[in-house]
Amino acid sequence: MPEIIEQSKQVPFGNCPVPQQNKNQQSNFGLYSHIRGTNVSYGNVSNLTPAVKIFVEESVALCQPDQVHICDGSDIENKILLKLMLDDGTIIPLPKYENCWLARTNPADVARVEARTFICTEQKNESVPTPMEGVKGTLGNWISPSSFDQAIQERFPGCMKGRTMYIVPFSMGPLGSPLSKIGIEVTDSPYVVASMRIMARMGAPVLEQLKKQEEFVRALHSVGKPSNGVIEHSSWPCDPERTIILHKPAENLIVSYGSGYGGNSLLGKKCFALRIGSTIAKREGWLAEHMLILGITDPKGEKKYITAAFPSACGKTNLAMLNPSLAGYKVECVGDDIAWMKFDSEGVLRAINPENGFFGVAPGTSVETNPIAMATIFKNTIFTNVAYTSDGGVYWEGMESSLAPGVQITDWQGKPWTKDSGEPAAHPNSRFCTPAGQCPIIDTHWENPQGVPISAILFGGRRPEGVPLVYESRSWAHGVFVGAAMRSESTAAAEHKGKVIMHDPFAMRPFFGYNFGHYVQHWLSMENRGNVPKIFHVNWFRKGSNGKFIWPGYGENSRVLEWILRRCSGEQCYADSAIGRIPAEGDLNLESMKVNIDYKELFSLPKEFWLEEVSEIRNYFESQVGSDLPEDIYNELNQLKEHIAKI
Ligand code: OXD
Ligand code: MN
Repeated sequence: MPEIIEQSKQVPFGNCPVPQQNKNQQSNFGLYSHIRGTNVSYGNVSNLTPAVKIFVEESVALCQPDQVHICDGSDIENKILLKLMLDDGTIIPLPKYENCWLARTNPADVARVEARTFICTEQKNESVPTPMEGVKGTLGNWISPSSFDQAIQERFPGCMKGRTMYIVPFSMGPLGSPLSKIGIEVTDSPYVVASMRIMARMGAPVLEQLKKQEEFVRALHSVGKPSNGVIEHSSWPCDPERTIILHKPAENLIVSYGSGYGGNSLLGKKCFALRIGSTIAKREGWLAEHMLILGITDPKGEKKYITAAFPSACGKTNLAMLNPSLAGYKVECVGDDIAWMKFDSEGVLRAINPENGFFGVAPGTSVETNPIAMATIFKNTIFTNVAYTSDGGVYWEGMESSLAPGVQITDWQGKPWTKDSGEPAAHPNSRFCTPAGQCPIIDTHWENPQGVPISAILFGGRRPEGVPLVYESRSWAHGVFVGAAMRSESTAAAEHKGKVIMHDPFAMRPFFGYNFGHYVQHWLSMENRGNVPKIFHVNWFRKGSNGKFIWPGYGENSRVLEWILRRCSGEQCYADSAIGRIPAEGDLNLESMKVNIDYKELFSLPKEFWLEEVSEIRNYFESQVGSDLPEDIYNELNQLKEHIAKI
């Protein structure tokens, strides 16, 4: 043990700045088949740039794997990994489909762990706002540089003994796009490698690209080993007791320990594209957001692109793949979870989807709710924690109508399941991980290196009460306020329990890479950088006095998008309301809807509800963000209160 600590002290992970490659440095890597005395079992060390090699060497010295595998992203490599996972029982085949697999996790490792996710900066206030005295902050967790180092030293030394360390080069965004960024994930999980191959552009071409650009994000991941040495689920090793997800923006560094699941381990997604991404975006003057991107073409053939921020598991994938009920409209999908948006030299806000796949929530996805997703996911897909059917397929809540008669179901934990089991067959946060390029309505420009031009930004959430179907902000600052004031019913995507209405500003609450107050200031400043799009708020989830959803949602949401498009074209199809512009009766196309819509109920603004909402928002802002929140946002809140007083 002392030796291990000595060794790891020499490579104090996180204390070194982003390594800069010396352009004049001659490389003689081609001579190596070892890294720090550890055998390289796959891949060529000579393909690593000096800076990548330093990162790998440090990781090897710290984690002490048995061997190193440098990923090239090839089919052969993928087959090797699949075989390994089959042998270990990590995945089982799904013979009903082409190249599909089911992974079952340790039941203690099923979702993101927000309480164990930290941002490391010198000063706490750089990472998180200062809450009111006596109030627990809910806008992220800060860790000091010394505790960051300590957390690593308590977990990582020797954690990969007996395992292979995989080096995963990946690009967030189309390779070589001016909007894209590169990362290197070091991991001991073949499941992570296979999933990263779907979710990002991964492998040898990324290492080639790194020869042309210096900067990359370092991402170290280990599923870990419990401190008592006992791995309970050998097919899914993890260390739930000591799981920790660390980010050090100043060094473009991510360190994740103890979990193999989703956003905790596929480090290109939440950790890089949102947390570290938002800090890079702040420095460079753009936006890294938890948003889908879709293109919509109207019957005249005019196409516009929209982004939308909804909290996790609130239907981003469904909207991104909308099957419009309105005749003549066509929706195409650019991305379902993350948007990187930057003004071009003409002042047009352009967005790319930094991801290459969909890591979608399975339950609720069905031929009725999202036929496009269902046409996407049954080949080349890794399913996690869904149920298994005796005909070699998958099942989850919502798929009832696709079940072949007589099939037996095995639940996500491998136990026989029937409708009377009293528990869901699939875990509520079970997922499909599937290549975006397979989506039948993937947009022709989804990999355009310049991105697509954005006409509107939507915010939204699950609001059973009081919040109308759609409203438009009066100005950019008002729109930024609407994003900051977002609230939504909690879902299963993280560890929260129960259906409480949570504040989730910009749908980014779990994903801010820096102080939320400074983030809002950055959003406000975007108005000075280019032509900002219009901002709207949508709520598909309002319930009527009978307790049922007033709006049918899904394909019918195209009617809302139509109104938004008309507003973007400058049509005066609105009425002013206390909270913003809403479609006046007759402005929203309700023609040939199958259900009768109570328009008044859908758009009503109950005074009591809104007074309470304003006071809840004020309480949240004051107690959580205080003086870090820009004055403009408090002004917007005061104006809202004045408008509501007049209802
Ligand atoms: C996701 C999430 O996995 O937001 O996309 O939790
Ligand atoms: Mn998400």
